[in-house]
Amino acid sequence: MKEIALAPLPYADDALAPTISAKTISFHYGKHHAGYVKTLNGLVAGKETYEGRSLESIISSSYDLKDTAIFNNAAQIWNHDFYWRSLAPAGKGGEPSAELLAAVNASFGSLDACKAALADAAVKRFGSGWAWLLKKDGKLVVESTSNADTPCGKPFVTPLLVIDVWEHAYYLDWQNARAAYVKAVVDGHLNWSFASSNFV
Ligand code: MN3
Repeated sequence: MKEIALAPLPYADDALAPTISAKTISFHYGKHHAGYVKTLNGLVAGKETYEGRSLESIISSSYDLKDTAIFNNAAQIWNHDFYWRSLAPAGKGGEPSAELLAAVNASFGSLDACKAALADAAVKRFGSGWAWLLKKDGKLVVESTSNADTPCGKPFVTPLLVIDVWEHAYYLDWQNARAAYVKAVVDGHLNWSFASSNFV
């Protein structure tokens, strides 16, 4: 039976250093993200509703059926896949496309204001979670989600970028200084080419 696979990291494990060190990647990708994949494959084994389905289908079904453990692990896999692709090595993140930049300006006034809103949501998320730049009903918005919650599968919502603000994302490099981690990511590592490709 086809299992859910751990997607390859889109860059070398030291490509985001020093903002995100190879050591953080080794735990965050190699232990946490890989752990969600292993746990999910164990949880869905032999379950007709889930086994062999796409990750998006597993997220949607487990949400509807309130299969919390399956939902949490599946959503965390999806969120982490999206997080790694939302980041880029310094200087490699590109620029928003003209279409995306026009939407950013319409919704936030400027790209800097958009980045500030994303950083603010990331810093203010209480406890573990995620800060998202989303296209929602045609407008761009910033929202944060708690724990494993995900915009994946939500109607009329298209995720563009995400920042992981679980402590495992930054504690080895920044200890409790979440705001400094967020600033370093927002200023230097957002993948605007990826965001532009999602903005359709
Ligand atoms: Mn994480």
